[in-house]
Amino acid sequence: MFWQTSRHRIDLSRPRVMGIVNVTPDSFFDGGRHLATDAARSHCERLVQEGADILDIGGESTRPGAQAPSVQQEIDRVMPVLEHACTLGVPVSVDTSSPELMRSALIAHADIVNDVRALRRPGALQVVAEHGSCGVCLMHMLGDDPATMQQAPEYEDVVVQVRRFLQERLDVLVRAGIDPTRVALDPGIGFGKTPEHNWQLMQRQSELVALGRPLLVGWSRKSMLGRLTGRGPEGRLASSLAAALAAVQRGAHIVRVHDVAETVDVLAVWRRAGLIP
Ligand code: 7PM
Repeated sequence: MFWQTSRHRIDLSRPRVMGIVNVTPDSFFDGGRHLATDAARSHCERLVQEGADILDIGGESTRPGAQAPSVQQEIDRVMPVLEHACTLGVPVSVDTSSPELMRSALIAHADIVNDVRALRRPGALQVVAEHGSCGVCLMHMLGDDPATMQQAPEYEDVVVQVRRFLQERLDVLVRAGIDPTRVALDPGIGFGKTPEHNWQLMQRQSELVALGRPLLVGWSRKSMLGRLTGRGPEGRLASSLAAALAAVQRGAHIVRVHDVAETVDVLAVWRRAGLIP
């Protein structure tokens, strides 16, 4: 399988690693804007050296309860980093729901729009349709607001409902003229789900792979791993690596991770052992 994006046709005959570059105030932005841009640009270079196949750059913290930045703030944070990332030779995705940032990023040659709201914001679908060749990742979230999504999430059958949502959004994109070869799908681990819901999505991931599009998943350092192991975010490397391996072994094509070097290594061993392609 391939994922068609602006500048790259990504070969998914083996699993790929998407490296996370967060340009939120709680990450690089504590020491002022220029320092922050420099640090985030260096982080992009480091992730590429560590073997990242894709860089994912985002400026909106979607942590439950986090205050959303203004569109202009998000653009000011992300664009200087994204412009540099686009010179590093790997496909670059922009993690945003804002059509204005999507448009700026695509003009700056970003390859992929990664939207946790699956292009549901007014204008977002149009930006991607008008571009004509960028890739898109459509993610499932319960509702559309990270501030409230974790307030007692309920499903009749989370896997069936996530699969139906992703199929419906894919259909909407195709009706808007977007070729399905441009679209990857993501169950949205942690986005309006209890730990039990997330583990259901892992155990029955084959039902999402069956949608026939590239499947991207992000378990890296998320709280359900902490719930299982009793560890804080800094102690979740081993559980994140195990979750990434489990997801890939169950057919995921792309894993979105903070710890690129370690993920690349464990995938190399799993691959050499004949456990994954
Ligand atoms: C605070 C809370 C900061 C949560 C960041 C996060 C995904 C994503 C994110 C994902 C796709 C994180 C999340 N998660 N995009 N963006 N899939 N496609 O833990 O799972 O990185 S933000």
